[in-house]
Amino acid sequence: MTLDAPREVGTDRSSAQVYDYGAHVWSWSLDGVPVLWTSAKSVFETGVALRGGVPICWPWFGPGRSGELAPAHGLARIKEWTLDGRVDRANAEVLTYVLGPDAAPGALPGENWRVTYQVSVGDDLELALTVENRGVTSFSYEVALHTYLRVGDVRQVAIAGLDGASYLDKVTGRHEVQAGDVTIVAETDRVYSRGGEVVVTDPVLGRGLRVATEGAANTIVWNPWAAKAAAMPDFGDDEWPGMLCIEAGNVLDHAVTLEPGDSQTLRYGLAVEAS
Ligand code: TA6
Repeated sequence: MTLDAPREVGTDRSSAQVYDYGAHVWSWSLDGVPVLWTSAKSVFETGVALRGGVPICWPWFGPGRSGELAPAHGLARIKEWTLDGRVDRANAEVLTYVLGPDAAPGALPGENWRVTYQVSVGDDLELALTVENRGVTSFSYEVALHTYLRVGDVRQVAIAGLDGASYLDKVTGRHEVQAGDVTIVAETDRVYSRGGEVVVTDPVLGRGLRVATEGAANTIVWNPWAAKAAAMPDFGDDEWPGMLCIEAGNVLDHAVTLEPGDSQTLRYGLAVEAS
């Protein structure tokens, strides 16, 4: 089934398209210039995740900690969320989405939970994902905001803010420690054990992208490079130099455990700066 059209959200300067499907921020532009990357090959059918924008990975990341969970990155990104609020604020328009066990019964079987997602579209893009345990037993989950950033040429960007952080290199399977800025010179798929602030300097587009996260123990950096890009049907063979995923999450050893009545919020702020 083809998806319903996205909602157009924003202000004079800032405009975004958001699908109720996956509560997926598909595009965001500031002063008419796109900030998020989207694939020209993305599929817009229920049951398939969109390629680009900000997919929500929940309640597991990738194949999960067991390595056996499917679909990849959980259910949230392929489920229809309910729009629970739309508010015009001084410098931003804010959407609030909710997802519950009715909409995603397979997410956390037997548990009672609610996920609330706030999308604020203004001079910055601000996202906040809150998971509540509304049941009587504790449960744990992984979560990530899998943001695709548009860059001029990924081979020329520098990513600051991860110096000294340990990471799992999912390409080699090895654990490493980052020395200096991250640069992209081959397929890159790394789970850093650090949240907080990361700045992407992009000389080709002449801008910096500042990512500020809260409630995230991990920063994930991904670019598929040529071979992996060619192997993905919903990703153009030549599109990989123009994108970089800087994701915020709590994954693997940093999965979240929530006691009854508890909640956890993951925040992701994205700002554009002149470089
Ligand atoms: O976040 C990086 C990653 O986990 C990579 O391993 C790669 O698989 C990417 O996500 C895309 O996953 P997807 O399921 O959307 O194809």
